[in-house]
Amino acid sequence: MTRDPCLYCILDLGYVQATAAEEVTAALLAGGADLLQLRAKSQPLAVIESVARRVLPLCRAAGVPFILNDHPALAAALGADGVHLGQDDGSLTETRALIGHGLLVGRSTHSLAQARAALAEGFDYIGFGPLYPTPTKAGRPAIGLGDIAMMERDVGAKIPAFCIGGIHPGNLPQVLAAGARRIVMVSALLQAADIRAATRGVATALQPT
Ligand code: 3NM
Repeated sequence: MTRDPCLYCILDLGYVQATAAEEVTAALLAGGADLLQLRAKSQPLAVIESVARRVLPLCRAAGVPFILNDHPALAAALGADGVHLGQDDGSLTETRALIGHGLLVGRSTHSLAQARAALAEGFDYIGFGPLYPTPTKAGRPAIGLGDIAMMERDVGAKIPAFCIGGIHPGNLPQVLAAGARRIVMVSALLQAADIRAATRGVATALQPT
């Protein structure tokens, strides 16, 4: 990662039609996304690959790392900058055995203990949440804001740690006041009337003063 990443955006095909992938990616990048992930939970691998091949050059041109959710082998084959793994997606050692050491590998964490474990295991960054209930990851219990400060002290000071889950421009001030420095925002940006302007507003709010 070339600059201190604060805003991690996700092109989630649960919200965006594959045909709109480039337009939406361009808006997220123009708005100030520092990282961009392609997330496509229920899509065939061929669709994921085709979308990835179309948006990767946009990320490259913007100097923004392109991360694929799941599918480490595909991420490596595509020349993605990283892959994002959930708690049940295998160990870092297994993933490194498959893809080598050239890609960033991130981990979703859902508690302080999992965040500390991901740091100890050697992941390059973590997600930490969901802070609030979210339809984007329905059924996962919210963890609230109470552990953010300690997570930032113990983990976020060493690797980038992105708070995630149910964050929108209206509750962003509370999330930042709780100690968050980096966030992921998905549905609030993808469903905005003007994705670029919404992203720009959040990116600006995240700049250290
Ligand atoms: N992972 P929204 S929460 C993809 O806690 C994802 O690991 C989460 O989307 C986690 O900004 C989440 O729409 C959904 O709530 C984030």
